[in-house]
Amino acid sequence: MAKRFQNYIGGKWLDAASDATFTDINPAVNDDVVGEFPLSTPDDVDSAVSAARTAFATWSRLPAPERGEILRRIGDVLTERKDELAFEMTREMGKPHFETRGDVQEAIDTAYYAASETRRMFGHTVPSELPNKFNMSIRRPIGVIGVITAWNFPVAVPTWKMFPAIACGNTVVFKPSEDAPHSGMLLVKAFIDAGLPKGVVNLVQGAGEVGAALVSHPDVNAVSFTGSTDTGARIAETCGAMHKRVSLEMGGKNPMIVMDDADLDLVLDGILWGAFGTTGQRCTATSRLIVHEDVHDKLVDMLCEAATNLTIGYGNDAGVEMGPVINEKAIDKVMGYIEIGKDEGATVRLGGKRATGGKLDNGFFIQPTVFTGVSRHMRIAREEIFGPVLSVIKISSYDEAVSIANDVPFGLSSSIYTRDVALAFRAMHDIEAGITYVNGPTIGAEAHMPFGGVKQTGNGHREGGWEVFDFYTETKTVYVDYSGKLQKAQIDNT
Ligand code: UN1
Repeated sequence: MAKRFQNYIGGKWLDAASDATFTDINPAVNDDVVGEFPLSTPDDVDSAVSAARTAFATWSRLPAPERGEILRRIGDVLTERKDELAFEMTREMGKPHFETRGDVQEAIDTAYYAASETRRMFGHTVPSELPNKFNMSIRRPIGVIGVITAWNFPVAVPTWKMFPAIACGNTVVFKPSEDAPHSGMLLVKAFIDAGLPKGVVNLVQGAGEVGAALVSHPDVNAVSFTGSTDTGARIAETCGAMHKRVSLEMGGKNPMIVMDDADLDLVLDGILWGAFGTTGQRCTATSRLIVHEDVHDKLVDMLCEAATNLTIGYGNDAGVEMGPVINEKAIDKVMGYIEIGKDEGATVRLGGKRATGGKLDNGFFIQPTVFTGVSRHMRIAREEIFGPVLSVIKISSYDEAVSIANDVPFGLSSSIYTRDVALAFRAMHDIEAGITYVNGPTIGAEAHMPFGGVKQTGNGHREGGWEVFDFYTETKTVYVDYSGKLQKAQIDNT
């Protein structure tokens, strides 16, 4: 019998009201069942939102640095549990153990950073137009936040949202991806063990129905979402109609530009990590390699030789460098794109097939795949594949490279490899993306820096860093008139 897990609502572990469950399996070892999780319905969402609303009354009034103390303790608990948590995350979502350790570390950094921010949360004090009057802005929490996340960073990304949200005095209803419910549950367990009061974070497991109920719930004040562009668009529609604040983090088609003066050994390490790290399943994954014609052939040879040697397998086995894709649907999608690329006339220089043989037959594995001869109009150059597939595009100038880099609907991360400092600085301004790396791949964002994208990747908000604290607070403008008489602002000044 598979282990059965529960929701966490108002300080209690509960089954879904309907008692229904769904099964979570190991994508690398398909007969390893991680557990049964509640297939929740809008009724469960309702209970969770009501618990979050009740908790908001006290949590929002706690001095922010006291909230920060609890966040610091959560960071400590995650530090103690880093290895065991990473093991369970790898088991559930497939990326190698060293990567899931990094995922937990990102959450730890986010906890300590959010804790430190509870001692700042700056407002402004500003001169008044009038004598004996004091102007300032302060921050207020918003209320109940709906948090909906993907499975690929099952611990880090939920904490990007929840830690600043609760630091600011909000309470949360958290719906993890149905492909990473166990990691979500273990994360919430760490919160409880660190002393987070009941109702501040509530966990509701389930599928799209739960997310939809959360987004449209009248008592949820804001929504933060990481996931697909289609789902994000639907969430934005609902939130728009309800005048709800919403932060969306969606697709990417992240380019790496390699100029003819680049250090190719450095580039090679960057591509392997950027394109095949997390099996290419990051919204920041390097999915387009835009290479100068003078180094194209040499770099492609180097890349194919190195990528063939990547060790594929179950990420909790020693030495594994690349894990599976997340599920059967992902296999269909990625293999579908490989067919599309072939039909469009691109050349499969490496891979292009499922990785099979021995233990691999028991999981969702795909070979690292490199397409050459890709042109900017092909679908494999424009659409997010979310798998270990890299499209290589040859260019003959910096201007052409930037024009191709920008010729997609997305704009999350980007990178340029060059030793020419002038080109590097031009790229920082020219590339249409929320993030640009110079001489590094497109992945590896740090917790205390703003994270987010332009165009169809996002809707103008940033996670991480100081900017996310703007998303989770309302600004209140305060005027204190100590003149002892009525002052009428503009009227007095005419
Ligand atoms: C994501 O894929 O949703 O910079 C986030 C990176 C990671 C975060 C990725 N720190 O690739």
